[in-house]
Amino acid sequence: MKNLFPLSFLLLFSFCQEKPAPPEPVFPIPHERQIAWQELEFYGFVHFNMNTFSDREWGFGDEKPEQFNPTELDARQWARIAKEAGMKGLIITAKHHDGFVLWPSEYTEHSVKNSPWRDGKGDLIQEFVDACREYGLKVGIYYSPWDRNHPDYGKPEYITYMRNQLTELLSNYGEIFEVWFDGANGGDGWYGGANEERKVDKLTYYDWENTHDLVRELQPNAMLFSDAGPDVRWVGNEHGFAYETTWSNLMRDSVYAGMPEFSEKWATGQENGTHWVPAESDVSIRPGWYYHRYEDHKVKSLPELMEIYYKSIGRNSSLLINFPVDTRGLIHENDEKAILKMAEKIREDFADNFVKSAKISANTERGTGYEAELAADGDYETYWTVPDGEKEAFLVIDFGKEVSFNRLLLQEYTPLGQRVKAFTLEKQVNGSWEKIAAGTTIGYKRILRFADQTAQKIRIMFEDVKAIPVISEIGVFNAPKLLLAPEISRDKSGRVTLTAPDDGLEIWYGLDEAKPSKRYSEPFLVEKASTLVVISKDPKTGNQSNVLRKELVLAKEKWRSEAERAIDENPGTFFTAQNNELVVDLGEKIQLTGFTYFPMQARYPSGHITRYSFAISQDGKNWEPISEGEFSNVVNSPIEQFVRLEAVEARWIKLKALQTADGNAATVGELGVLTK
Ligand code: FUL
Repeated sequence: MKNLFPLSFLLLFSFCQEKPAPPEPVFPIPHERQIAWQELEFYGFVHFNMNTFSDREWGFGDEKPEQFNPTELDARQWARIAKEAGMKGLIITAKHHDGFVLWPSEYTEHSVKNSPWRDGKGDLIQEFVDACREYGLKVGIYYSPWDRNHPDYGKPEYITYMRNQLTELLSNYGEIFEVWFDGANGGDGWYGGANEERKVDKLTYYDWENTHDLVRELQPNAMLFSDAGPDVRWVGNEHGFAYETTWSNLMRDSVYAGMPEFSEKWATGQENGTHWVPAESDVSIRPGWYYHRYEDHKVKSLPELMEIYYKSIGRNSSLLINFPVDTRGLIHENDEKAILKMAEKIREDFADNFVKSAKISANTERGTGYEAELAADGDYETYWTVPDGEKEAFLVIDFGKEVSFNRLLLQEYTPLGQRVKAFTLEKQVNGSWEKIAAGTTIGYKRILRFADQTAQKIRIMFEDVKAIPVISEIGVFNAPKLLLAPEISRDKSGRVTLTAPDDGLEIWYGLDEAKPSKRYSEPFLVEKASTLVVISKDPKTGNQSNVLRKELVLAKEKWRSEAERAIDENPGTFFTAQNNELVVDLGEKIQLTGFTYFPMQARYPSGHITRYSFAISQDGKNWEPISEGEFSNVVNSPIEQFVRLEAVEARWIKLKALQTADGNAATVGELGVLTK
């Protein structure tokens, strides 16, 4: 008896300590391959193929293999940049809509094997795979089902061709993590010389079921991407933005690749979706997916890239950022700079998780093995949850002292399904709780951004759930300010608006002076041509951004012209001059010292003026030409052009295109004049 007591006590103790059963999953739940893929979060796209050389976005299919000729191709450069950017993999356009293939396929002559590159002996997929493996990156393949080159496209024979090529790609290059099937399908094309329109029934033509089976057989761990999944779905736009409410659940059987209403109806996923098909946000670092020299100045800015990060990875989606590799076969310097800045900013924003050293508790815990601390242990596999049927669930985090923060990160344990429908974040102020921010879905990862807060204690309330919440990880961070110069915009009347790149920053400006000495509080009027200098400043640290200097032209309030879109102070709109002339009545006589021409900025530009003449008039009838010249690099670099002249009095001005780059009618994004 004496000896039994400690034993029974121990048994009882261990019984009490036993880990209760985990919560029942809420279906649908992810497959193992989806769980592994979710952890990647961030990977890159490489759009490099025939379009790079034909300077197109969608080649027609009549291009010649000889056109494909990169001079300095280095896939290791791509992999190095992706790795340094924090990406976990790269996906390459093995075949785009024009049908040209980057490997020596046995099934077509429209291939690198007939190009001058590496004397026709090159295999770009192999070089790409080798580079990715060297840098520890996963390898993905983009394969366009639509093929504007192939004579059989539209017939059953083409499906055999497509499967043969997929078999080559998925058998000969080792492990592939994602196979990307584009939804852009069918239309006009070369089709082996037929030059016609071919429509296919997107639902049935590709016999996706068997095509998917083939991929599964050859690459069981690969994620299959298309609008409809089956493993990962398109986010429904090409801006890189998921939604405030983004479910990984999708009514998959109602969706197919290329369906017209996909974006509007299905892209957010559905609370009661039948299958786990998480979202992937794809976006190019430039306007185009393929390289065009004229977009060298249009690489996304750091604020734009961070917006993408928070609206994709921060909204339960993976992020796929595209590099339009250039004609040399390299990621352009501007793109490299931009992506590395983004990577640095992501590291800074999430450098220090205050929850790690905080005390975390909950209103209730399910028992041993489900404690609140497990939501702050940095291990996704462990989680906090509550007893079944529990109506209220919240976590309290006590930092032990006042801290400042502006980001909240939450992760659900998705192997048990996506559960949370609404949550709030509160801080304790004088003993009572004050709401700071709120969100809807969480999923694999959710990040909320809000204005700087200071508190010792915060509370996260799970307000609405499909079933008891299961929370893997929480993070609270203080992202440093995005200390870039403010954005400048101006309307026709000359009213200048300055916008800071981040919350809580001061803006300072100055006119025609070297230093920004005035604090900006509201839009102000600048009617004359002047030089504006602006900075952003963090009042907490005193740190300042770089100084941005912008030359403002004369305000256009009094101007009259048929070419309204060329004088609306919005270079995003443009005027097409059918007779290659643009005339403006300035409304009063001015002392003109030059003029500016902002070329059209649209995605597919036309009519860029390469040679001009500029004339003035006092009455709108008799014209005096005062300048003639060229805008030399305007096609490749369509930035604002400044032409400075001897001071002259003028009431009317006329810009005449003597030549346009493509021979089309001249276009003007914006016309301006400089004065003394
Ligand atoms: C789209 C394609 O049409 C674009 O050219 C690009 O490849 C993009 C990623 O997908 O559907």
